[in-house]
Amino acid sequence: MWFYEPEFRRKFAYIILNLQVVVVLRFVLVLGALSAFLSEPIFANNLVVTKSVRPPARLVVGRMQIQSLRKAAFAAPISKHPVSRPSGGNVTQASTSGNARFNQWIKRFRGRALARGISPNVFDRAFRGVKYNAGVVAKDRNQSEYTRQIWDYLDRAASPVRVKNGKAALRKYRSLFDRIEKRYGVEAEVVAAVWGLESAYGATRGDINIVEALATLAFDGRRGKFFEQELIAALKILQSGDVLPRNMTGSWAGAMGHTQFMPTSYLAYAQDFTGDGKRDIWGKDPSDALASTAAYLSKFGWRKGQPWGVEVKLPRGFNYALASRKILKNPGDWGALGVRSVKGGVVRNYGRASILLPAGAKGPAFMIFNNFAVIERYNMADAYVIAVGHLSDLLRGGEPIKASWPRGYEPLSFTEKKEMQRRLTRLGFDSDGVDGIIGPNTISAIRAFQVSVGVTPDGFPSTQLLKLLKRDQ
Ligand SMILES: [Ca+2]
Repeated sequence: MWFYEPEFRRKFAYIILNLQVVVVLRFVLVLGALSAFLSEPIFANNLVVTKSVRPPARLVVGRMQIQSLRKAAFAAPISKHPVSRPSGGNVTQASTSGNARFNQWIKRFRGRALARGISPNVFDRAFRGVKYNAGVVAKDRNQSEYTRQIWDYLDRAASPVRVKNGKAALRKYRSLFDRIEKRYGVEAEVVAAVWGLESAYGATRGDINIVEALATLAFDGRRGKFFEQELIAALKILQSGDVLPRNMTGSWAGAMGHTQFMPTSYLAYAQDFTGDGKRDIWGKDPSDALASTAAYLSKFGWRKGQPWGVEVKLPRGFNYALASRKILKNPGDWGALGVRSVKGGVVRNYGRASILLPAGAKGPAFMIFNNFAVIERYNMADAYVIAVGHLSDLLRGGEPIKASWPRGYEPLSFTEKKEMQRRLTRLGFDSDGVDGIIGPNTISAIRAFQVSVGVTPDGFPSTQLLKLLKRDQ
């Protein structure tokens, strides 16, 4: 019998063994992803490098990242969890030789810091025990290529658990939130939503030594100037006496405390709401951090009572070219074009608004107001802003998003996004570079291409679109 042939049996055993290995590997991956999902704050490890930060805190990261952040229109601002990344073997190697060079760098940086007014004593205490942190560099290098679809991001950002914990936090700190709302004019639920996204309501504020993280990133050189500026700001914070070096901890990219302020944002906007003379955004008590976030949003023009956005229904035959951040109209004028709230009426006049289709024509549509742009000062990613806004709505007892997301869309891989950009550009629809990041130029190029082939010009980079591009070349 053929089955008893030794050759066949060897092969058969080999195949079975391989199948078992695949099953075990999958199980390990699923377990890893699950534990990451359960334990990780939504932003702790990223930073949005890709999508966010301002001079202001995470914010700050935001500014520096604004360029790339703006590009990441559809993808959510989360990097994949480390378990699914390749391990950084070469990074570890580099760190050995890197340490000597790192110490040299600190010596030179000390001169620059002292010239900026940092006292030798503060500097030396801040750098006591600081080492090159290879893990920080690995995270910085690995994040930009990983993005996730906005619906996956929102599932996690506004999960039932986050809503439940947010309502509990609002109850626990009711009087604090009320006082903050009164002083800064930012609704409690909005401040709570930022808190929920940035640190899971204080549960995951980050335990990395900020001086070590920023010094490593400044030394590493990719965006070195930006991180050196943040490092100087961190030293200024220490010099002011607001916090002891050992307590100045945060996430790997330098964002600190309950609402993840970057050091420069801290210097510009942090508040001492408790009145004890220290602006403490790191400790257990969230008062100063929450007030700082409200102050930050207020500073950038938050309008109390105005929604971030309202989910709407677009009429049949809607001109999708109007769904652009550059086009602002009063809700009444949108109403005249057939745009309705999901409940049916014309949207109330909260001010001028744009129509946003964060996942293209097949997903939900939102009428967004100025407060949307204010939240963007925290993090430029559409997904982040919608997450904060939607979570705040849910904390207030609002409704889930009605329209369904185009979950069936096969997301384009990083390589496919680049291929799409290459093909668009070759056809004369310039995406302004082939970098695999979907920004305004790529979206415009997609739209122009869609118009040219007679499909709905929603600017969405789907596999269907790539198929169309391939068909035409
Ligand atoms: Ca205080």
